[in-house]
Amino acid sequence: MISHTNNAKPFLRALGGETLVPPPFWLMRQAGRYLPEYRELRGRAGSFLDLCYNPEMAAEVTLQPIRRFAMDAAILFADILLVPQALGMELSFDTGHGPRLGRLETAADVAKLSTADLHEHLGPVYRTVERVSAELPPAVALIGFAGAPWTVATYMVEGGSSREFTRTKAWARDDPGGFGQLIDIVVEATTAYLIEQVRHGAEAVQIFDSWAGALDGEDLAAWCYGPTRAIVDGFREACPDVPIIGFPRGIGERMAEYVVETGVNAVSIDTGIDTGWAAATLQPRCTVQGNLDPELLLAGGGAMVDAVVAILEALGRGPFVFNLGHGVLPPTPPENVALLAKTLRAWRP
Ligand code: 1CP
Repeated sequence: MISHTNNAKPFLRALGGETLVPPPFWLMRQAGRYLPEYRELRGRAGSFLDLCYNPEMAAEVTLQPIRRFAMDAAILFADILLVPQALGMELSFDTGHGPRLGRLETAADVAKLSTADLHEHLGPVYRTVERVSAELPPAVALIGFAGAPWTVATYMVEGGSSREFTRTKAWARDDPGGFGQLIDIVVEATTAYLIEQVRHGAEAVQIFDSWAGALDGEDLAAWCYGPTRAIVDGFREACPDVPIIGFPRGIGERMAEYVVETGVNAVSIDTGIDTGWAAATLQPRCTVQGNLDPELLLAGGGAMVDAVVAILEALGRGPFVFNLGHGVLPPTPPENVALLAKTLRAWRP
């Protein structure tokens, strides 16, 4: 049983169901290209993957936004696609093209995936977690993460980013048993990966299902809720006190069903979710995280401040963590993040 829950940390208190005024905050993709210090270090690191597997540099990048803006949580600098790579797939990030993965086409390709070298391959990530955990200010929590099986599988089957997920949907529809075997191996690897992140110092974990919105009808239960539930159950057995945040992006009001079916401690809502609905429907069941539009953070000024206050008015009277509806956009001026932090800290109900 692993537990290093420090209940003095506001982020962990909010995930535990407390209402804090002002609420704690962090931002998805808070480490990244919008920060000049990230771009400088990224230039020295070589490739994006070199940066992910360099514990000293990855820890530095994780801490950069905390130094500037004093967020309540840091998120491990890594990527959801390190798991397919650790299972034996070729991975590269070509500048301007996004990720490229050697694509899975047949049951024989799935059979070649193996968890045998998982922890050895991901060892540098665990070293990053250790370093960050040793250097974080005492009130700041460390979030570990992984992609949800459906989202990770789309990259494995499409060979990279996709808009339509044609091949993945066809496989899931025409051969659910075979596709289920792929999902099962990702569930197993992801559960082990998240538990190991906690062993090395992560205090909460987030499961990113960025492409859950591509699923509908019964497929959402089969490929999003089910595999996520399996990870939640396996993870809780090892880490019963470590909170889990789910981010099933783009599923609208089925978020309510997601919360019940997966058993997550908190749900991260995207920009498409009405905050009044989330306060009435989701907050009685779990902590809510979200959901400023990244475009408004990019725009800054009065429009952003008004939107931040509106979100706080809707969700700030219950268990809440302020965040974006999706990641920080690279052209975002860092001053806008400073104004966001100032607005949040001054808010009272
Ligand atoms: O050029 C660069 O510096 C690479 C840009 C970059 C960064 C900064 C990528 C490539 N990944 C990351 C880091 C990253 N990825 C983090 C670090 C922590 C933080 O939030 O600050 C996290 C949590 C992720 C997770 C991730 N990677 C997701 C889920 C969240 C989301 O944004 O929806 C996904 C889908 C990926 C895949 C990925 N990584 C990178 C790219 C270009 C992509 C493809 C995105 C797509 O298909 O649209």
